[in-house]
Amino acid sequence: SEAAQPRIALLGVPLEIGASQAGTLMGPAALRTAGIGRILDQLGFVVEDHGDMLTPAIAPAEGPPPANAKYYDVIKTWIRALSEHSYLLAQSGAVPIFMGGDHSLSMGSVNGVARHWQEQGRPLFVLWLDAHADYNTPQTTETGNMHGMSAAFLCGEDGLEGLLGDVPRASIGPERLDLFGIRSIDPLERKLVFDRRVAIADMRAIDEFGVAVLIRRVIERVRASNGVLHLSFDVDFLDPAVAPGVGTTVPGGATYREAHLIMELLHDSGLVRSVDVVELNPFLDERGRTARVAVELISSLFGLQITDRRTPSNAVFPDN
Ligand code: 6HN
Ligand code: MN
Ligand code: MN
Ligand code: MN
Repeated sequence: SEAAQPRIALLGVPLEIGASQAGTLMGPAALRTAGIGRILDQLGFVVEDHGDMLTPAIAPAEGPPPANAKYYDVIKTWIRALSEHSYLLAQSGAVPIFMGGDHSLSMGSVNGVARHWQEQGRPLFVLWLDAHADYNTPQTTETGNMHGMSAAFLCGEDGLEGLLGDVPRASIGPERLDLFGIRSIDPLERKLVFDRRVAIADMRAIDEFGVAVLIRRVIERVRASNGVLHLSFDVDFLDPAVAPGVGTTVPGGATYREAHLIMELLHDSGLVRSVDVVELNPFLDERGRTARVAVELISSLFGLQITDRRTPSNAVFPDN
């Protein structure tokens, strides 16, 4: 990577009303308890913990909220504040890790970092590790839960136009999104993802080709346009046997080893400049297992190696 050891900025986003089940607001605390700051510090990073975002004073309603977008006025207030914070963190040169919180927070975190990279003239790509596509709009959703709409919003889909208010919107465009690990998608959502030709590695593709081939394809695409990568890591990407502490478990998810290899390959690429860790629900966890796994994967993403020996995978990117 270009900067030897960048600073890492942790920001807790205790948001849960975008999800169907309460409890993700405890996510940041569980990630800290599992040692996210300590382990990054041990890897040699300067870690600044910005604490948890405070519950913003709810902005007044601006006319009737869109139908089928639950708690729209509350979430919009969080997203605006988070987008500004995210923009400033990216501008500061740190690598921000947004600790959720439910997945609706990515509407703000990614919008903020996308604005920063747009100013730098580098396209931002987003790798969405998730059991779900999160590509619903208020028109396609079956639940109204806004954590299922964040990827669609970021790609500029219709239906949530007023969400950011005066905060500038930086859409990433469906051609810069990679959905990865998908195994649950709603009928209208599926059609939309297909119509937009969003790149999607579903579990069948992972079974057939393996994560290494598919992740290298993602990395090469980012590299080819001198882009940078945001990782949006929904812990339900993992199989529920590995990660029981989520509200929307779907069987047949990624194994520990698949997830671990993804993180190592991403580290070797040097392209990841911001991260969301979302949907961890400590209220549903078993003895901190899911929080611990999430932190172990984050440490691999930031360079924890099993050995220093060159492996075929890091030989693919010899400059790193
Ligand atoms: N997540 N597709 C379902 C919905 O309600 O729209 C599930 C969304 C899950 C969202 O896991 O971040
Ligand atoms: Mn701050
Ligand atoms: Mn998600
Ligand atoms: Mn999910």
